[in-house]
Amino acid sequence: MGDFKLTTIEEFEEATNRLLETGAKVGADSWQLRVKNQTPHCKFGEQGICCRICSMGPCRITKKSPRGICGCDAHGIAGRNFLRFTAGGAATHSDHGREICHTLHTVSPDGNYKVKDSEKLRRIAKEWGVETEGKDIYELAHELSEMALLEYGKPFGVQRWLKRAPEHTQKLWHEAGIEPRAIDREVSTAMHMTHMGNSSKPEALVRQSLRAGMSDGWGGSMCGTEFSDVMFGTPKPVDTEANLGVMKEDEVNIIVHGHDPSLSEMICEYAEDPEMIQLAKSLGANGINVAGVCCTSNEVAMRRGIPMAGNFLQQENVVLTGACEAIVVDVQCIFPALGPLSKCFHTKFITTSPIAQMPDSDFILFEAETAGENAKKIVRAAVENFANRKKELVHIPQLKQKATVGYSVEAIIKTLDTVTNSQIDVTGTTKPLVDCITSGVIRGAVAMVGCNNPRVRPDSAHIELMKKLIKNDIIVVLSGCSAQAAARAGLMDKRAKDLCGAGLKRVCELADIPPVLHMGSCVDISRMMVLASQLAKDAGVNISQLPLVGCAPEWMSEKAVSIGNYVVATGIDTFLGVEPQVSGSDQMVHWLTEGIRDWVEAAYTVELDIEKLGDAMIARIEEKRVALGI
Ligand code: BF8
Ligand code: SF4
Repeated sequence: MGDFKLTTIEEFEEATNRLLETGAKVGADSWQLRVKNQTPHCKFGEQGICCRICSMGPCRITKKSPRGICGCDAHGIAGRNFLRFTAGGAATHSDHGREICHTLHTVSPDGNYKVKDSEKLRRIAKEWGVETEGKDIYELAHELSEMALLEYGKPFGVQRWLKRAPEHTQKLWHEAGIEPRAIDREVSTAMHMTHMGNSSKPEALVRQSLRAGMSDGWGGSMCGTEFSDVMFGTPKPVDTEANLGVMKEDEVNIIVHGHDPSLSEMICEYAEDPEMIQLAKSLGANGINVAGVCCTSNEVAMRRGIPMAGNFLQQENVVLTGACEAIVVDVQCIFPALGPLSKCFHTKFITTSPIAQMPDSDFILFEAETAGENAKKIVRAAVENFANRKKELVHIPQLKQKATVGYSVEAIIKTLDTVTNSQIDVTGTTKPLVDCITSGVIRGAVAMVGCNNPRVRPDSAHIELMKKLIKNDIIVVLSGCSAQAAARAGLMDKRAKDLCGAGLKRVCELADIPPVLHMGSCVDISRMMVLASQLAKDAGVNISQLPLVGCAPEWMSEKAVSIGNYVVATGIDTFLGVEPQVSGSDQMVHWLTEGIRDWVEAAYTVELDIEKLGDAMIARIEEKRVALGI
């Protein structure tokens, strides 16, 4: 292994503690302090049995008061809360996807946004039955963007992307009544069903939760991923680095944070503008360094190799380095805490979207039509701020790891094909991967996704589970903050293959891949659905028969619940390390962990002990192998 070694959780924490010392000096608040103030949490909220959807309430369920004023019981309240949670997540991902479709509508050969992957655009056109012959690629892009936008509000029919799934899965969806219609409709229906005086039957609420989740994963998120690829390029393996050590003491550091690549792509472009670099140099900096936080980081890392400074619970840390000239955000997962925190330093907290407006930030509106000008203004503001840096507060933890990222489905197919096919013939199937799994060289796969959550020691569940899985010859595909945890620890360094069991190690060597594969941001979990569908078709089995499970060990957001619902609805058993807020209703727990299996051949498992969670996943994968006779 040479001098390669993983970065440990203790080293992560040491770095954070050192940064918190700087924070204490300048009177900064931190999530670590706020967690203390918020603990213990409200038990009613934790169990999902507080209802505040009408002003007769709030009503809380106890043994003595088993029903709210309207007569709703714990099951109805927990069920409604769960559906509203899902609707929030589905709306959020899908609206991101919608923004991407709007951006696609602005593409032109000499505009801010162009078509980078015309082959993918044509492929989608064919899939959607659109004539491509003799059509200009930009005309086609506009046509498809309009069709995609109609998926959000069309009066009839179900989502177009559903046809990508195996027929068996489509049939299950149809029979269960969970095929998503228009994306916005599923969110509206969810809100309607949970209004005072509508549904209080857990079965109905869970069914709509799956359907709303499906409108995200097989609707809005898929639009987001596919059309981002069309505009910014379909990711291919690229080398980058991860952790706070990617920030540079002698350069202007611009941190992009959020989710929508339309902004971060433009910031990256203008950070390379000679005029901006000249300006930076005139102020004493050696250059301009862009690094990312959260999913926007995943987007630009996958397509440009832009380094990843950190994930969700590291966002305050980038400011605490004292070396962040600007933290530029678009939407989602942005701590409002960044406002007051940035005021303790010279950092500019730049908000850009009408969707995410926060106090103590500089708002610079970013719109697709004027993206170039807007991005230049933002980069200029960051560069000029270098002069205000307080040298005595600068401390950048010297922790970073190499990472190879960029494993879109297309890239995985191409890469793994080399394992069994020496002539590097891209057959466009996942058969080589199926062969590895059938022969047992790889036992199975885990799709690990999701956030950080202070309820779990940050990143420890992600990293410990990954280590355990790869040691057991289980390949891990990752997205979101889980992917960044892996990269920061060093698990996306190809040398981490030595931590694998013999079979997976051999595959990593032959295919020249790291043992855990970065598939992108959270909207890119749609890529995982496409991969699972392709694997099932190529193996000639149902998705639920594949030795494949999903896992979100440190999840926290509404988006994560929406994701969980569509992953399960796709037939993939999903393992959670944080409890959903439904434990106050045994009926809801039953529906989510068992009942839905009758509809979609998969369900949730909740296990807060990480060791046991890992064992349970391995056991499930082995059970599936036995059932298949492999
Ligand atoms: O969409 S994994 S903390 S950054 S919600 Fe947020 Fe969770 Fe991170 Fe990306 Ni996903
Ligand atoms: Fe209470 Fe029913 Fe109103 Fe909920 S809907 S707050 S349970 S009265």
